[in-house]
Amino acid sequence: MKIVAADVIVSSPDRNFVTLKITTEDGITGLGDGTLNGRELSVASYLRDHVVPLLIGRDAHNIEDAWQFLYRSAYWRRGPVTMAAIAAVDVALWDIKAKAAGMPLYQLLGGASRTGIMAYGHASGRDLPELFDSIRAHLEQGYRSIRVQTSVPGINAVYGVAAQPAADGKRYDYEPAQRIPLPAEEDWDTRAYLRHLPGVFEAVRAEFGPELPLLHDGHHRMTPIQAAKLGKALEPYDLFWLEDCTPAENQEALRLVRHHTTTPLAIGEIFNTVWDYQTLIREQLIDYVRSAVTHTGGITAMRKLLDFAAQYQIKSGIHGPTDISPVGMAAALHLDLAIHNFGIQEYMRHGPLTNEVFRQSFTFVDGYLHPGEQPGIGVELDEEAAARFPYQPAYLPFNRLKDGTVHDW
Ligand code: KDG
Ligand code: MG
Repeated sequence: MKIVAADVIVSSPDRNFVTLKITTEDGITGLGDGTLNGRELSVASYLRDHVVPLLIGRDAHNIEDAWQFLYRSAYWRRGPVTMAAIAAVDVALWDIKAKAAGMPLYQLLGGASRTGIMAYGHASGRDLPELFDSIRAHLEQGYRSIRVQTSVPGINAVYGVAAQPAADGKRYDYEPAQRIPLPAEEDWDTRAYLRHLPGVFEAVRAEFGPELPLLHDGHHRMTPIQAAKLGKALEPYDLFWLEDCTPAENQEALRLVRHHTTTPLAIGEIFNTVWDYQTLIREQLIDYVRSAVTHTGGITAMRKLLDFAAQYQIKSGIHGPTDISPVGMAAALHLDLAIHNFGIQEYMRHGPLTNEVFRQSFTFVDGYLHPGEQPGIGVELDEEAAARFPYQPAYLPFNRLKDGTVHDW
């Protein structure tokens, strides 16, 4: 089944997306997501200039070989741009193989291990009443697990708080990448955050009771000892997980955090290979793997990573913000359904324009996602609609401390 074409489509319906469409000689097409928030054109160029010429004439069926060839033949390994490009090819080839087999992708991955995929949504508020309203709204939409993010007195803009004003004048909402010429500067104060957060979780537990799974994202902003202190302070509120408590590239940091707290830890949304997890998994320093299929080399690499994690009773918590396109999201859902060590899936919902460009067949009912039964991954790209939304430059914000020092965002 020879590949005869591979097209890179960059579109910006509600935000920028990089989509790879591979076509075979018998007319089957497959889609892959290569979106890297704020650096989309680098992945598009990597694909167009360096990968597409290598794909033409290859057998679309040989997915493992294509993965190894793209990873090893570049000589320069790993990195978010490379791994997003490889992921786009990998998912498009799995889409093709499953379409050729006439099956939804999860069947080729071993079939369903569960009937639905528990998803968590993002509640947030500038104060407690706004946060409670947001949690209630999510419960009404069907969510049964909720991430809680809050403003902090003394800090103007905090990641994840939907209703705070953004620098481009729009709602900060789910999409922190803003369509402005330079990255927005936000502020940060870890001591103020550490003082404020436990009280917020105490209030949420008092209002919503002990059952509701609650999550929180620290977005890489703490030192190991600060993270340990926070994990300990949050223990009475029984979090499902504390995410990205320290900058992720220092795996050893999690040893210190782990020794001080029983709050479950999740990490990995900015990782891109299994090597970023070696210490974390072998020493059981984390509980959930947060990688995205889109940023970690696709289904082929994620399956191996999650199988490695399974040996240590570590579960999946696949990254699913709006900067993962519906194609990347669908790929994650097929994996979620098939693997044994599924934990939870992040699901933020895309905007209406995105849903016009990407026709999806996955469903969300009573807090559970399902990838659907269409052959392939179950997403089709409306190229005419995509062409109506050309690329728009957008940057993620960054943080400075009060004295002007750049800080992790
Ligand atoms: O592009 C950056 C986002 O993907 C990230 O900020 C979202 O932390 C995030 C999350 O947990 O979804
Ligand atoms: Mg996160």
